[in-house]
Amino acid sequence: MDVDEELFQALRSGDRGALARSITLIESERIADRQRAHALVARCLPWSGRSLRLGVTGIPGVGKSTLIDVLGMWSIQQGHRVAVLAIDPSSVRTGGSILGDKTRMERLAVNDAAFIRPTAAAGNLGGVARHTREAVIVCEAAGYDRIIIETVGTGQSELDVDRMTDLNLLLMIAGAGDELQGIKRGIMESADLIAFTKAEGEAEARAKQAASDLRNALSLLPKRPSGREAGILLTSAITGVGVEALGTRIEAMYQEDRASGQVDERRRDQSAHWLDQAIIMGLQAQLQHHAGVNALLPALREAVRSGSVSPFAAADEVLALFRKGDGPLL
Ligand SMILES: Nc1nc2c(ncn2[C@@H]2O[C@H](COP(=O)(O)OP(=O)(O)O)[C@@H](O)[C@H]2O)c(=O)[nH]1
Ligand SMILES: [Mg+2]
Repeated sequence: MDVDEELFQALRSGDRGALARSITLIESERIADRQRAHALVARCLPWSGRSLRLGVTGIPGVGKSTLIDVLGMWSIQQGHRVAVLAIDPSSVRTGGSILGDKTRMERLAVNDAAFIRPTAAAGNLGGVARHTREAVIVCEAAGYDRIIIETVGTGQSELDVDRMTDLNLLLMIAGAGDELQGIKRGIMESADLIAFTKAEGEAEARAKQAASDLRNALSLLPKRPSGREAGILLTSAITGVGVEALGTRIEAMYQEDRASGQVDERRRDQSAHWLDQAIIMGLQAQLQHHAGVNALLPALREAVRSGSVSPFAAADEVLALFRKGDGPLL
């Protein structure tokens, strides 16, 4: 048995150290590791796909990790095993927030039926998206049937998340003034459910008002592919208000989408999308490592800056050289 077959068997038997090592392998950018990772993911594929994949987005501090802790515990009580993949694009800059994610999930962090994996998104969101998608597959093969992907909802990252999840939950704080801006920026279009968080004490009335305003505004938005309008709820991770309703709603939507074929359809589209993405990312990497292109580019860039060559003509020259193939990777 070679090393990765052992890793796979350990992973399948529920060894969380093996799962963590598998994700580390997936996150490695070394070419040799990429090949091992591909083989491992391929080995996992037959055991994947049977989970509910949920995206949780929202601005930093809105309460994603804290709510995931409570929601995850609810799922575990329903007999599920929960894996949380937390992507934090700001973590490289701010340092501590990755740790923050894990400490905010203090009950899940010590529960045998849960696995938490924070990922620092070091600038390269495309790469992170690919890693996360593969991490979902190995988590499923390891027996986790409720996968939660936590990410800050700013532009690209939640679009990427929308392309690897079955359902998305957007968290908002009432009165933060972002309700209507969110509509303008289109960030609500990928939400199946919107929850106003921290709806306890004095904030509860504000959250109720915000929910009702949003309900009116949402009827103007295009519907999700499922044909449903986004559901709006109030939650508090501290009092637990709304958590069971949220969990029940998510489960019901998922069962409905499974029965109608929507989950499978969506996943087929997502796979096709990631094929296109992988080709583009692969091409980009090959281009970046192409010796001839690297030798030519500095002078060409100067020529373009000085205006003696047009950027488009220069690009054609680079691509022609790339196609000729005198680079180490071709
Ligand atoms: N009052 C109140 N505070 C909360 C609630 N959920 C989270 N918080 C607090 O909000 C802050 C940010 O929470 P966190 O889960 O880390 O947010 P994230 O950045 O979206 O993951 C922390 O100080 C939490 O204790 C809630 O339901 N009620
Ligand atoms: Mg968090």
